Amino acid sequence: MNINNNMVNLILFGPPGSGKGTQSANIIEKYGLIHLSTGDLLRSEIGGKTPLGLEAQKFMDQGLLVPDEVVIGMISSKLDANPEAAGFIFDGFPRTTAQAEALDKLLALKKTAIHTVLSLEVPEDELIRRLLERGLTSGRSDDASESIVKNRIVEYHNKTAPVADHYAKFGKFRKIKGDGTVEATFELLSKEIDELVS
Ligand code: B4P
Repeated sequence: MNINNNMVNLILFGPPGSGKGTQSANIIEKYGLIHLSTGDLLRSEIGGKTPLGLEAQKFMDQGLLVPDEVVIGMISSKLDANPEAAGFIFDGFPRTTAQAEALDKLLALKKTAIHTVLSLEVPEDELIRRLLERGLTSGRSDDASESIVKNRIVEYHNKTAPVADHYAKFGKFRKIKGDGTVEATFELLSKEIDELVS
């Protein structure tokens, strides 16, 4: 892969339950990118009962986004910790326009940039079905009830959806049909990534 100063940086975008985490696992295996999931990083801080985790939990339990400065700080440290990366797949980040602007600046300092945003498009009733189904076994407080899941979707529409415009104005935004099987969605994503890196 040879884009942007030898790095390829992708954002996997989409509403809660659209399959960002699921597909990231497939993408890192096939393309060797470093996976940066703010959801996973926050859950690890919560598991370790760190001050950051305890602060984040108050928001996540209600289906709200964690404050920008908390997640931007986490991502900044992870970028610094991986100076030799071939590229990154950002999963669940950025989720606000302020986070997108901060990410652009952090990458510019490393003389690179976001190449493309791949957006998983899934109807709302399917998102709710998937998250409530995961909630039956995941133990995740943010999947625990329909009202919390719906809060997350409202947060997405209010705060995260505008991130699409931030990247679309630079021609970096691609929609991918995400309501098929995991395998069918991965095939569509792979086709898109193969075209980007060829
Ligand atoms: P995340 O951990 O990012 O996760 P997510 O939005 O719940 O889900 P994702 O889209 O990754 O779906 P998944 O593959 O797991 O966020 C959790 C919370 O952390 C946020 O609500 C927020 O509070 C906080 N947070 C994280 N990042 C933040 C940020 N940058 N700023 C502020 N706050 C932040 O799939 C969901 C389910 O669907 C799984 O059970 C999966 O098996 C199933 N599934 C996936 N693909 C499927 C398919 N094709 N068909 C059927 N089922 C499928």
